[in-house]
This record gives sequence, C-alpha cells and structure tokens, in this order.
Amino acid sequence: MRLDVVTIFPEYLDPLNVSLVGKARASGRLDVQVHDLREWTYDRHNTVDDTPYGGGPGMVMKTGPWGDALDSALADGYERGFGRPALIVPTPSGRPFTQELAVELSERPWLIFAPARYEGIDRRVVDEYATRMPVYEVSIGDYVLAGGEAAVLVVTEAVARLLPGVLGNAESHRDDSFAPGAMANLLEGPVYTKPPLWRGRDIPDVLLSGHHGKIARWRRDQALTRTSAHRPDLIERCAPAAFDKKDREM
Ligand code: 6GU
Repeated sequence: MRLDVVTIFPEYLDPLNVSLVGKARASGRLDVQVHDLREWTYDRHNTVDDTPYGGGPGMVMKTGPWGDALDSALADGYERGFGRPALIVPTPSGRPFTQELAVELSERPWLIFAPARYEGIDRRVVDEYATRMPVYEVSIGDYVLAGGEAAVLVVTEAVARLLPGVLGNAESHRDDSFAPGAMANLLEGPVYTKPPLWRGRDIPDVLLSGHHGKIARWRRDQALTRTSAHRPDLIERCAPAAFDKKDREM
C-alpha cells in the first residue's frame, strides 16, 4: 500500500518511522511519502492560508498550494503504478472513523492524506478531487484538535496493522474490540501474565483452570461487564440473539 501525506508539519509524521508502521515500511509492505505543502508556495513568506470569505475568525488554507501538492503526489503515484487513489481529509466535521472504515481503507492500494491546520481547506479543493477519486472526510472523535496530523497517525496505525503480513499472528485481529464475530461490538476485558502473584494480587482462578470453555465464557462475561460500564451504546447495537439467559441475569 502507498500512503502520501501533504502537510505543513512534515516532522509531525516522524512517528511513522517507529514501531508497527515503521516495520511495515521497512519490510516494503507500506510506502509512505510525506510532502511539505510549503514547497508549493511561490511567495517570499511561503503563504498557505488567507482570510475567510464572508468574514469570521481564523484563516483558511488556500487552493493553490493544495492543488499543486496533490497533483504532484498523484503524478508520482500514477507513474509508479499504485492504482486507484483515495483522498482522506481529516476533519472534526467528517464521518466517524471506525474499525469498519479502517478495514475498507486497508483494502485500497493508495491513500492520500490532506490534514489541515487553521479553520480548514478551501472547500473547492475537496470538491475538485471528489470528481476524480473517492474522498473520505473522517473525524477521529468528538473533540477538536489543532490540526489533522494526529488523525493521520491514528488512521495510518489502524490501517497498517490490518495489512497482510504486518501483524505477526493473523489471530491477533480476532479478539480486537470491534472485530466481527461472537464478541462483535463488545470491548475486550482484562488480561494477565506472569508472575501469578504481584503485590498481593493474584490471577482469576478460571484462567489457571485449563478449562477452555469456562475461560471463554469468563472472558465474554468480562467483556459484557466492561462494555456495559464504558459503552452501553454498543450493547444496544448487539443482536438480541447475542445474549443468553445467563447474560440477562448478570
Ligand atoms: Cl480528523 N481533525 C481535527 N482537527 N480535529 C479532530 C479530528 C480531526 N477528529 C476529531 N477532532
């Protein structure tokens, strides 16, 4: 998969060299190209923003640098044969970024991120590229960040770990909170490892019992308890058939 990121803060994307995403790049499963938006400015001050039409506070990112930067990234990716690109625009007014969307994006060959600073990018940029490729405007939660770069890191990590060969063990996806299956829409419960006793705290007996059926049931109960406490909205979304008599007695 190829990722392009166009930003006025290229150093903000340095974490893409680290850990899982860094290893995916090193192994050739992920090609990441970070571009400095200011390379597509032609005035003495490398201006990327201007005052909003209609008035109001803040600044709006200008069409010119974005158009030239995106065209350049597109020309390079097409030349190298990456296939059909999709444009990802992180914005608090986007659709919620979910595991389902992460899976959809992970199946694409080429993602181009356009993280904005200030009050956002002139709308004509998104409208222009939407005539040429799918555009995803995504929000990573109900709070406001100073810019979209942190969201690029979030989306990239969620997507990269789904790429074939990036997580060592394919089973690692299976129990993910939000993964499809029997535990669909439930949050993961607690986990434990050695030593068996730490500061007077021991391990739940069932996990030492070797009884796989009981362990699976206990994990499901823990997931249900945790989900009820932290995300009751997720329980509402479960099919009634997902629960049995024992659940209803909890
Ligand atoms: Cl994607 N961008 C910004 N600036 N703020 C956000 C966001 C994105 N998602 C939640 N808040």
